Amino acid sequence: MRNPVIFAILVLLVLVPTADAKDVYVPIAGSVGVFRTDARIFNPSYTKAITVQAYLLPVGNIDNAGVTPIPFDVPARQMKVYDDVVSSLFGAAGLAGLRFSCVDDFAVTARIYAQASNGKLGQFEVGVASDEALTKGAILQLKSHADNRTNVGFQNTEASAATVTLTLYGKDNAVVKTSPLTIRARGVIAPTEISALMGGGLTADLSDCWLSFESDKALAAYGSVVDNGTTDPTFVPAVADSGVKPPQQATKEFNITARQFQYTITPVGGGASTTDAFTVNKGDKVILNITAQDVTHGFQLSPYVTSRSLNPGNTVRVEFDAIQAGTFNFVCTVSCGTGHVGMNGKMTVNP
Ligand SMILES: [Cu+2]
Repeated sequence: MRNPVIFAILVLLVLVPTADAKDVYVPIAGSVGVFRTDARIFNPSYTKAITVQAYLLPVGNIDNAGVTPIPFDVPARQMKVYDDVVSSLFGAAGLAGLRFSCVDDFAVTARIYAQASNGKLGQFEVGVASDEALTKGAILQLKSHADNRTNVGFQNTEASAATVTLTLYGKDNAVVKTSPLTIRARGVIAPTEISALMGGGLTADLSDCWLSFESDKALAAYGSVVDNGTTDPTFVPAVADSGVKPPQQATKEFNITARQFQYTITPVGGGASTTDAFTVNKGDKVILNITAQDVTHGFQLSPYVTSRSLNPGNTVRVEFDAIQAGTFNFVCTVSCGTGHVGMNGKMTVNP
């Protein structure tokens, strides 16, 4: 090889893998108390053994970017078995996320379970490939009430910190709470009951709720719904959320008084009061402070506001985004006297 430049290029071509490594994330695994996790690693190739690098990423939202991998081989066309993977592969204990990396194609699945006196009670986990980790996702079908609890967890799949916004939606699909979360480089958030994850203080009906997240780094995210009676668990992987929030619009706030048998609406910040009608623009954030003055009344503005009961003197505050144009009737939902059935009004949302 007389030309040193061509020689150097040939050496680079041999040494540098042509394909990017594929990563697969198991969002949570454990070998602690009665919990164990079994993992399977599949090599689809008929001809070639693969070498997989395995990373144990402990929970606690610590910086795991410097974790050293443990390599293992999977022969051609084989499924490698790691029962109690945290202990058998890593020689460790506790709760952790797992990351597997390989220049060749492969797949990982896992089952996390509790050992009970009469057998095992567990749930299946799909390994999340690099291109399936999400910056915008939704975790649906969650339940947090007397009958069920929901744990939610995250693994940051990138080597720098993730800035995340969590938004919890209640049974009526209204926003219950928005909460910020920072996940350190390759950090793992342990499964956390959704009320605690959102910072507590939740009073909304969460018997059917869902969580959306927006992050500047790709996340492997899941929920786990647990029946409080039987401890039966269901693993809920995050789905992609393609929704794009419209630009922030004006806030329109109104004080509404209810008395037999009409509503009086007064714009906050000036403007004339009206009876039984008010108008906003599509995209406005609408805030209503509703107060009954004489007897108990109700207020319902479908689909934006579910039925509320108004005790005299107590102000009920509701907020929503007027995302749909049109005319929406509001009605009194508490029998308040002879004129009750005619006690209603309308909100107009201009396009
Ligand atoms: Cu009424």
